[in-house]
Amino acid sequence: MTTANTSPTINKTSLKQTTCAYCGVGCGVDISLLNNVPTKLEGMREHPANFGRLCVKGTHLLDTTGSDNRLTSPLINNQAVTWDEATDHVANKFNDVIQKHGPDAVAFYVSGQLLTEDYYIANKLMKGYIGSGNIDTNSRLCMSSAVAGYKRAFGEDVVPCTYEDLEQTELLILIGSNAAWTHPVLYQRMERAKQLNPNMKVVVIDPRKTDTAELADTFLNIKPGSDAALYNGLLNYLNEHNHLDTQFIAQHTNGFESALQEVQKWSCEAVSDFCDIAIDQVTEFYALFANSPSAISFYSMGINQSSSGVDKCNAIINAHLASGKLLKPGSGPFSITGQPNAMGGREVGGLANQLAAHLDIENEAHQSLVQRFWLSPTIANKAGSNAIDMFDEIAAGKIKAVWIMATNPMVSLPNNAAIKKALETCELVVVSDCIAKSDTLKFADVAFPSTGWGEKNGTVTNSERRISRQRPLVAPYSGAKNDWQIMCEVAKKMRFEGFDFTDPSGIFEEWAQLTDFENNGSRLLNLSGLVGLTKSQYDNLKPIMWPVVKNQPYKNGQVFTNNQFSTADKKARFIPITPQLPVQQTSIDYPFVMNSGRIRDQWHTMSRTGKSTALSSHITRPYIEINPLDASKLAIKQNDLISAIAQTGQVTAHAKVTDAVRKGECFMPIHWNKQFASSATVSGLYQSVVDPLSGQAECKHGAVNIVKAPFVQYMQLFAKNELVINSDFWLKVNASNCFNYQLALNEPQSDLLYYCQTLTGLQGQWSAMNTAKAMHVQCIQNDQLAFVGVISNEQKEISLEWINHLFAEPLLTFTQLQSLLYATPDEEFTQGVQVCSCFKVREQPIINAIKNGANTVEQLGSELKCGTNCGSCKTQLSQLIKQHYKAGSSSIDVAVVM
Ligand SMILES: Nc1nc2c(c(=O)[nH]1)N[C@H]1C(S)=C(S)[C@@H](COP(=O)(O)OP(=O)(O)OC[C@H]3O[C@@H](n4cnc5c(=O)[nH]c(N)nc54)[C@H](O)[C@@H]3O)O[C@H]1N2
Ligand SMILES: Nc1nc2c(c(=O)[nH]1)N[C@H]1C(S)=C(S)[C@@H](COP(=O)(O)OP(=O)(O)OC[C@H]3O[C@@H](n4cnc5c(=O)[nH]c(N)nc54)[C@H](O)[C@@H]3O)O[C@H]1N2
Ligand code: SF4
Ligand SMILES: [Mo]
Repeated sequence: MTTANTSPTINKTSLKQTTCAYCGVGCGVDISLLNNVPTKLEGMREHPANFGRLCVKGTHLLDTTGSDNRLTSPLINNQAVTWDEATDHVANKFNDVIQKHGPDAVAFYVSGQLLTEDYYIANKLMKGYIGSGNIDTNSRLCMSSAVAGYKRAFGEDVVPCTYEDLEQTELLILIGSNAAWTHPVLYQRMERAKQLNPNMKVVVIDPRKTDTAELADTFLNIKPGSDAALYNGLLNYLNEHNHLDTQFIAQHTNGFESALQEVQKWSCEAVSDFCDIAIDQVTEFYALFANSPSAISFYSMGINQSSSGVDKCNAIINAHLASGKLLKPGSGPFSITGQPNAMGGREVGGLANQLAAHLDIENEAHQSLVQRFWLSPTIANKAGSNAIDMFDEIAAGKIKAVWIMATNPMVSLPNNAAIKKALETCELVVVSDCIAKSDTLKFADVAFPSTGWGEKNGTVTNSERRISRQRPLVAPYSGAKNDWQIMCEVAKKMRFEGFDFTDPSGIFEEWAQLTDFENNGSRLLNLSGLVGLTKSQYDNLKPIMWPVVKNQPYKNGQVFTNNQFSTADKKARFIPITPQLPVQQTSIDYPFVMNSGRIRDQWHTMSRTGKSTALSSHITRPYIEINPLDASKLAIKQNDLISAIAQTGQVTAHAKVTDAVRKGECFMPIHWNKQFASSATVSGLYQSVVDPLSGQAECKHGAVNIVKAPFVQYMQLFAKNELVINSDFWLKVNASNCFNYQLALNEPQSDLLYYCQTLTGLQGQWSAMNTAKAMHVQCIQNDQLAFVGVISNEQKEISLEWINHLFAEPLLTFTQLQSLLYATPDEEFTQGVQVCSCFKVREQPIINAIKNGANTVEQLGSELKCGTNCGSCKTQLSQLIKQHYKAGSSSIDVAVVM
């Protein structure tokens, strides 16, 4: 008897632990693999950032991996070439430019989405070998004001809080943060802490009423840009009402008197006036802070992205120093990082004005230290150009070769018309990305395919200084290489020594040694306890908070012990702050303030989250929020297409009329770009105005005019293949079985059947029908749906999920064909927008359950399961309860969605 061909395949299961690809919370993720294929993803229970929780983006990480939109080889001028050819080309061209024009004629623009090992190599190559400071990171747009604020106050860029503080505090102030959507796992920890401690108070400070405000006992709906005055007023109040920690001020700080002098004019009345909130709200907030035994100010982009962001950070830090509310459990000024490894970049020197390991670029002793450690031929001795200046210098022809890694500046930098010009002018644009198409890749002379999350191997540091491993789950995508490998290959071809790494563990070892080199306690950033790890110890490294000091494990994670700061005299510094107005002010021509930010289920320029149907179903299209009073003045109705016009550019999107924004102010999400929409890149509306100290761009406060867009014809098209659309306005959504386009035209098309046939080029059974309000066109190929179009002179909304599901049907029934022609979806798809992305629970059943008496999020969860997995939709559920729950009522509305 032979068994060779009949033995059953033995399925091999395994578990891998890694870190989420997205935000700075840095959640641990458990991945189950079956025969080396990732099949299941869960939050890592033992990871101190999330203890098993994940938000909706983390939950859907596996939807974003795979072969869709990837490059399989490097490209030179859009032609596939070998790795050898591409790295030769880049190395030669960089050497040429350096030889002819000097090291400052080349630049790297990198990202907080690189791993520490990648970042370390980029910095070493530019600052130690090319010899220029011209390496900057997209963290310039994100964290640079916070970095400068901490350095001014504490002498070192060190975050003095941890996530546990958020759970221990009696007063949590969220200022300029929409954590419910942007740091959802931390937000859930805050929510739970508040449930456990009924004394805990939450204050949310934002010009926009966000989901985060749901948690607030007090919501301060301040005028945008007025935060420094609010905190100056707080310092004044603490002084006037004897709430200063005089002992702390005397023993551990400098500069109190001059800071105090500056705040004396900020009475509660003056603050109320300047911030445009009621005086009672001001005094209530100040009294709360003064009397609370502990307080955290949790701040993010609403503070940092400002032309006076550093001052705002220091106004916040001043109030904590004056009241001694820091370096104690539940207290401190807590800047939260955005990207997964923004903190790692701050450590290794990703910003053009840093050297590495918290050493200063313009300090000769520090230059010598780093050069001696690297044994490098040269060392940068002055700050390089920061992100905004870098692109100006490219446009001016000063920088002739730029290498962009893991960031999409055509979408994320302000005034993208200027960025476009710069990239068009530049002699050599190299772009490393893990996708094949982006607005920036369009300008690449050389494109390098990088590995993406799930393939990469290295470390990241989260917002509380905790280092975690990102581990590879699968082999690199065919043709892709790790960013550090690509740079090392180019560096070696540029004839530099010091880049012979074969594994990220070797890079980490060198990096850890650098933090220890001649440190002697002078820098808190110290990883000496991680020096000498074997490869296997590195591979199995558990999440660990720095500092990690050799032979002193009791010091792990401890900063500023005994209130000793990193300044020469060990004292923290008060900084006198004069509040400034935003530079981009409104005018008669541009009367609206344009605010911008994030939505719950998309990540930045959507290169990865845009691949997930589940994540694209929460909010399917870009929008501009506008206050009902302004909308009615401009005769704008809900969902009308409107344009926001600025001096630098224009966008067009659907109007969301809502009193979440104040009168005279608008808000638009940052995510959509030319890959998904004709004109929805909000960064195009901002001028390149930056904070003079940090170089961070003022991209929360632009000035725009709002007008109704004069379209005369609207089309909603669904096609099995991607289409090339050139209409005046278009939007694209990638669904799992089809591509969905929304078009709007200034000149109407008349022969609509012909229009659809030529647009798609499809051969099949075409049919068209005119209803009273629209023309319906469809094409069937081999009994399967190939195209659906609904064209009308007013906007129609047809359920994408319904049509998407029909595209998967192998054989369409007569009833389905009829329902298609009349655009009458099956009942399942008429239930409103998807609220819970995990269990696909739509709005209407939730409203029905609320009207039937479910008046808590928990009750909704037990009836419909919504909110019971990642919890990201819980704030939205509680808003629906507020809107629809009336005690004693139990009437059910019938959904009406076309
Ligand atoms: N879902 C999702 N999560 C993310 C990201 C993502 O793309 N998607 N990106 C990550 C990254 S890199 C970052 S940096 C973080 C950002 O995280 P957040 O900073 O929380 O996000 P934003 O939406 O940019 O802005 C926060 C808030 O600042 C408010 N704001 C605007 N102007 C002012 C002002 O003058 N004063 C005050 N007090 N508030 C103001 C805005 O109205 C907004 O609600 O999110 C991270 N998390
Ligand atoms: N108006 C306005 N503008 C803003 C902001 C705002 O609030 N308002 N926020 C700013 C902030 S805080 C940020 S952080 C930026 C974010 O802006 P960007 O950094 O431009 O946005 P991403 O889409 O994250 O770009 C990352 C790119 O790197 C690729 N990528 C991902 N992982 C890897 C990898 O491992 N290797 C390589 N080589 N490529 C990879 C992705 O596919 C993507 O194309 O936007 C900034 N711009
Ligand atoms: S909060 Fe969400 S996006 Fe951020 S790290 Fe955790 S799972 Fe990832
Ligand atoms: Mo960011």
